Amino acid sequence: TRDVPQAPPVAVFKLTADFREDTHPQKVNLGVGAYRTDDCQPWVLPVVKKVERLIVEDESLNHEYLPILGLPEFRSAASKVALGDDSPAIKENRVGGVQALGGTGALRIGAEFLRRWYNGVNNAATPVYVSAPTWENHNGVFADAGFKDIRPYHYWDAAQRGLDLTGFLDDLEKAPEYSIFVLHACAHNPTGTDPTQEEWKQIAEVMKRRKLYVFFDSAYQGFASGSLEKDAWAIRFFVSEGFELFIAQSFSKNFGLYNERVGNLTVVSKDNENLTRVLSQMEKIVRTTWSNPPSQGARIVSKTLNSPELFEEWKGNVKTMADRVLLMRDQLKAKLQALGTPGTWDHITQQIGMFSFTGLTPKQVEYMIKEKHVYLMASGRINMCGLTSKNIDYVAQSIHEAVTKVQ
Ligand SMILES: Cc1ncc(COP(=O)(O)O)c(C=O)c1O
Ligand SMILES: *[C@@H]1O[C@H](CO)[C@@H](O)[C@H](O)[C@H]1NC(C)=O
Ligand SMILES: CC(=O)N[C@H]1CO[C@H](CO)[C@@H](O)[C@@H]1O
Repeated sequence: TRDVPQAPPVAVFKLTADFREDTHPQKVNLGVGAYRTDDCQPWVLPVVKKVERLIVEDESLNHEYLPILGLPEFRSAASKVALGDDSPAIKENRVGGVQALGGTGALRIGAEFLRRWYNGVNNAATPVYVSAPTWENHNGVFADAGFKDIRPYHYWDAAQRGLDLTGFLDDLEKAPEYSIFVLHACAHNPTGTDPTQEEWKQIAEVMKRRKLYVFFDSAYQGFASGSLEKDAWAIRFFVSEGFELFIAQSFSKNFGLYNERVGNLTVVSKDNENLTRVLSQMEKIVRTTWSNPPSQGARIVSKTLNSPELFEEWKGNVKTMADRVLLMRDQLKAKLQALGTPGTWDHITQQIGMFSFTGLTPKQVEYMIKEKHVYLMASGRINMCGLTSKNIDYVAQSIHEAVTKVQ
C-alpha cells in the first residue's frame, strides 16, 4: 500500500467539514445539496413519517432479499412519476424500471449497460457528452463504467448568465453519430438553468436526426416548479418523440430520503421484446454490483405513490419545499437590488431548482468563506435552501461586500 496515493477529498463534503469546524456565530452553509427548513434543519417529510409508521406496524413485511431488479411495486409504482399515468410507452409494455442505489446507482448501472451493449458490444470508445459545467460525479461515473472519451458540451453562457443554446446545438450537430448525451431533466445542477420547451424541441430535433443517445438524469423532479408534471416535461416530450432512452431517477431530494438510497433506472425501449432482453442484461449487472437492492426506502416511496391519498399528500410536501426555495430567490434578489449591489441579479429568480449559479468569482467565493464565514462552492453555486429568513440579510450583505471589494 506504499504506492497508494492519497485521493483528494470530495469538494462538497470538504466544504461541510470546514463549515462544522468554523466557530463564527453567523456562519452559513450554502454548499451541501440537501433541503433545509427555515430553521436550517433537515426535514423529514410528514408523509414519509406517516408511511414509516405504517411499515413498522405491517406484520406482513419481512427482511428477505428483494428480487435483483428491485421491489416489484416500486418498479411499477402506479403513479408513474417520470412518464405520467397515461404514457403510451407504458401501455405498449416497452418501459421497465430497475431499482437502484439512488440516482447515482441508476446512472452507474445505466452507464455500465451502455458500455457493454449499446450500439454493438464493448463501447468504451463511444463519446459520452456531459454539460459544461455539470454535477461533477457524472465524469467519474461514466469513467468508472469504462468509457474512455468523456467530453463537455456547451451549456452555460457565463456572460449572459443563461443557456448557451447555440453552442449546445452546435455540439450536437458535430458529435459523432451514436454519441451518448447526459441531459439534466430539470433544475440543472449546478446552474439552475434549463432549456425552455421551445429549446428542448430544437435539442430533440437535432438529437434524433444525428442519432444521438439520450440519458436523462432526473434528480430534482418537483423541486424546479413545485409540479411533478411540469418538471417532467422534457422527459415526456422525448419519449413522445419515439426516443429509446434511459432515465436515472433519484428520490433523494423529492422524498428527502438522501440516506436511504432510492433510485430507479427507467428503460424506454422500442418494443417489449427488446425491453426484456435489456432487463435480462441489467439483472447481470446488478447481481455483480450490489446483488439485491435495499428495501426500506423503496417501500416508503412505493407505498406513497400507490395510494391516491398519500400521493396527494406527498405532492403537497414537495410543493412546500419548492415554494420555500422560490421565496428565498425572490428575497435574495430584492435584497441585493435594494443594497445596490453592482451587476444584474435577475438570474437569481430566472434560475430554478435547489441551486443558483451566482456568478461570484473564485476570489469572491474565497472572500465569502474566509471573511464572512458563508460557505459556497468555488464555482459560485449556492444551495438556495441554505438561506433562511434569519440569515438572508447577512448573506445578501456578504455578497454585496464580496462583489464591491473583490474583483
Ligand atoms: C444532477 C444530479 N444527479 C444525480 C444526483 C445523485 O442523487 P443520489 O443522491 O440519489 O444518488 C445528484 C445529487 O446531488 C445530482 O445533483
Ligand atoms: C420506475 O420505473 C418504471 C419504468 O418507468 C416505472 O414504471 C415505475 O413507476 C418507476 N418507479 C417509481 C417509484 O417511480
Ligand atoms: C425497434 C427495434 O429496435 N426493434 C428491435 C427489437 O429487437 C429485434 C430482435 O433483435 C430487432 O430485430 C429489432 O430491430
